[in-house]
Amino acid sequence: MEREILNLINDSSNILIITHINPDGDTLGSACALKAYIGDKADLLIQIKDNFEFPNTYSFLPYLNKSKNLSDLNDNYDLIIALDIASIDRIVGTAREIFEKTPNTIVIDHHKTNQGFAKINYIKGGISSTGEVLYDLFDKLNIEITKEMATGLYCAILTDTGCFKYESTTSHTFEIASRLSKLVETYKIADLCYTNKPKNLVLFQNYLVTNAKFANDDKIAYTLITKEIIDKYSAKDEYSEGICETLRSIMGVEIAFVLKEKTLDDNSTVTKVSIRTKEIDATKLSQKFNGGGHKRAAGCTIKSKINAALDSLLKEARALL
Ligand SMILES: [Mn+2]
Repeated sequence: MEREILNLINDSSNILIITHINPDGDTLGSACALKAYIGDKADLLIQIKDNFEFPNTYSFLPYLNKSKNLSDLNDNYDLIIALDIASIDRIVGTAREIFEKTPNTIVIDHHKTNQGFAKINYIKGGISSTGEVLYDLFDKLNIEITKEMATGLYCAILTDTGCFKYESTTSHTFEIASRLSKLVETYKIADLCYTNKPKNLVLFQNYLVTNAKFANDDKIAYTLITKEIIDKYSAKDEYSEGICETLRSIMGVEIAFVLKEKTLDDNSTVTKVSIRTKEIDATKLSQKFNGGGHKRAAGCTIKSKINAALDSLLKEARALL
C-alpha cells in the first residue's frame, strides 16, 4: 500500500492536504511534514470552524501560514490526503464536497475507530500518533526526512503522546523521536508547544478545574463548560483542551469528562463531551453516545442540554466502574 500511495503522489499534479476540523498538534504537524515533502504541487487546508482560533501556538510549523482559505480551493484536485481524520464528518462544508468528488483520496491515521472513508485507507489503529504513522510511511519508502519534515513530525508525536506519557508510546515511538532529535532541537519545539498560551486560556482552565465536581468516591471527575463561562473568558473552542487530562491526573480518578454546551446553526443545543480514563476503556463510554476515540481518550456529542447530558453520562460512567 505504501508504494501505491507514493505512486499516487508522484502521478498527481494538484494535491490537497487537509487537517481535521479544529486542528491539534498531530494533524497540523503531520500536514506540515507532508507538505514539506510534496512541495509546491500540494495545497494545505487547515480546517477552522465556528469559534475556533487559528492555532497560533503552532505557528512555528513550516507552511502553516500558507494554508488556503476554503474559498481559494480550486475544484480540480486529483488527489486529497486527509491526516489524522478519524471519520468523514471531521471534514466539513466545501472541503467535504470537494473530498467526495475527488477520484483519488488517501487517509493517513491512527484512530482505532476509523472505518476508512477514502480510496486508500492507511490506518494504523493504536499507533501513538499520525506523526508516527507518517514517519513510518516515509521510512518504508526510503524518503529522506528533512529538518522541516522533522519539525512537523516531532510536534505531532510529542503532542499526541502527551509528551511521551500515554500508553500508545512504545520503544518504536522513542526510536523515531531519537532519530528526529538529530534533525531538530526538541526542547525548542516542546517550549513552543507548551509555553505559549493565551492568558485567558490559562484563567479559563483554572476556573474549570476549581469548579470541577466529583462522584463515586472521587472515581469520577467532571466539569461543565456553559455558554456563560465561555462568554466570560471569551474562550475559543480549543481553550478547553487539556482540562480533561488535568482531571484524570487526580489520584483515584478513574473516569474524567468535560461537557461543553454548544448551539448549532439551527439553534438547537448539543453537549460535546471529552472523556479520559485510566484502566477503563473510554470508548465503552463514548460509544454509548455514538462517539469514538481511543482507549484512554474518547469523545462524543449528546443531543441534549448540558444537565440532561450530564445525567446520562454519569449513569453510564457509574455502570463502568
Ligand atoms: Mn492524532
